[in-house]
Amino acid sequence: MTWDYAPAPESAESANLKPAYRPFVNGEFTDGAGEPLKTVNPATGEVLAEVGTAAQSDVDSAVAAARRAFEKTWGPMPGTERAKYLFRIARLIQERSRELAVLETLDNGKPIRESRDADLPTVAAHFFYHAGWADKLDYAGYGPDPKPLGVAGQIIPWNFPLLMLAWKVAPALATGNTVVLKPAETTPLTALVFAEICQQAELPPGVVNILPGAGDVGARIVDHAGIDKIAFTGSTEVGKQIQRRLAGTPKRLTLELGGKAANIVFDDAPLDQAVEGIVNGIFFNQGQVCCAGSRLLVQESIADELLDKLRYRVSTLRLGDPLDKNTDIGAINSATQLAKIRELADSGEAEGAHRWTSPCPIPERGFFFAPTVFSEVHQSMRIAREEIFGPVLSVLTFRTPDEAVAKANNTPYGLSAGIWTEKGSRSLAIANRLRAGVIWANTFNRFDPAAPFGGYRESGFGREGGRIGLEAYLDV
Ligand code: TXE
Repeated sequence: MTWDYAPAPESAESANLKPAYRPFVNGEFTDGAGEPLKTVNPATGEVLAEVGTAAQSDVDSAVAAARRAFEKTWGPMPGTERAKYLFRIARLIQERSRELAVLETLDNGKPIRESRDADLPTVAAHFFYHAGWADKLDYAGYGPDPKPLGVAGQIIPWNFPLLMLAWKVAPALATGNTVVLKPAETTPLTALVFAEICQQAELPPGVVNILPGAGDVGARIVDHAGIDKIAFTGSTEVGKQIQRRLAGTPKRLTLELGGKAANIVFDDAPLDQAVEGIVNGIFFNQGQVCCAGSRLLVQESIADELLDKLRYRVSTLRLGDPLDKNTDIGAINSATQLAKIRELADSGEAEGAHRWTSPCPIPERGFFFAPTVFSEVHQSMRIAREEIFGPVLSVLTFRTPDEAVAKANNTPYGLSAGIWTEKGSRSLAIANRLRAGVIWANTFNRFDPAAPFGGYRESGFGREGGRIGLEAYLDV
């Protein structure tokens, strides 16, 4: 499937940076009573923009506006009408995708090739897909006339700022809910341009409210009595905190948390294709992906050959200016995340794994980390157990399919996995034994709005996308 979008952005100028970005409440941009925050371009370390943030009073206003819209305009609106708004939003995202892609790259650090060719088309696709559901909920399999929950509080991370917004806002709106969304503190800009798009689409005031701020603003949304449902994507630690805060309340909750995915390569796999899949699996978005294939499990008999091919391929990746269309590896989103990656990578070396680093030059400014491959990794090492959320691959070996399954499942997480083999029957048999919500066969990191996404165990619960994803926003 291909989606239309604007041509390649050429420069930062086309991002149309505004001097100030502000909270969006009841259809208007407001000053926000919180302390302003500065968002930084991770490729340079320089301040990009100042952003107004929400205080308790703004959270109260946003929830009240969302409640009014739910009761008076959006909730009672026929699905056929809601669909028109969602289609309009999808088309406006396409029209403004050049600006949005550049802004996403400036604020997040991801290569423009990815924000242009992966993030933005998938964002638009989510709105198109969910627009199609808005008037067909009777056929979604949840019984006749399913009802929206009310006001959804949505808290999203910084790794796919606009895409995570789309995953949350599109199904909520399609099902007749209204939203109060908090973008991550390091990447609030595209969410605020999305607010402008809601204005352009003449979405009724209060249907979408965007509140920039840090974790305290998220906590206020979680705790607010006027919220009916919380959807959170972020760290397992904060996800657990939210779960505890919601205990004893009637609020519904879905959590999409961390991961430590196994990418399993059998000796009959198409090796060159597998190398591309491994590279895409761990180096896409600098590895800052919850479903990243961060543990490579390779069958012992082909381990040396595969590692040689892999190191060669990784050494050809170009690291640098994220706005350069030829860049493969951009910047790490923040100094904090870079420090976490460094610490975990150093622990791998200290615990005795073999560290190989791509010989690419590192820019003097900004937050960069060279693609790194650890071999001779044991399951007990931190780099085999903890989510690094960076361009660091841990390679383990196995001899038999049973051992592959046991090692793959030896993690508290369960978000995704990959299987590489020529045998379709083996793919299916192994997939059935892996405790992971998403499993790719002979590919990795493929996303489609029609495919539900979500985890097992410490990776969270609930599904986003597809028919099943609608359930998170419906009472039946
Ligand atoms: O996450 P946080 P951080 C993992 C990844 C990363 C680590 C830390 O391993 O290195 O988490 O990242 C908001 N109540 N993932 O610190 O803090 C916060 O403002 C309510 C995996 O950035 O969980 C932001 O909007 N909200 C992950 C969002 O939660 C709170 C993506 C996520 O930030 C809050 C991101 C609170 N008490 C990180 N505290 C994935 N699943 O893809 C913070 N927030």
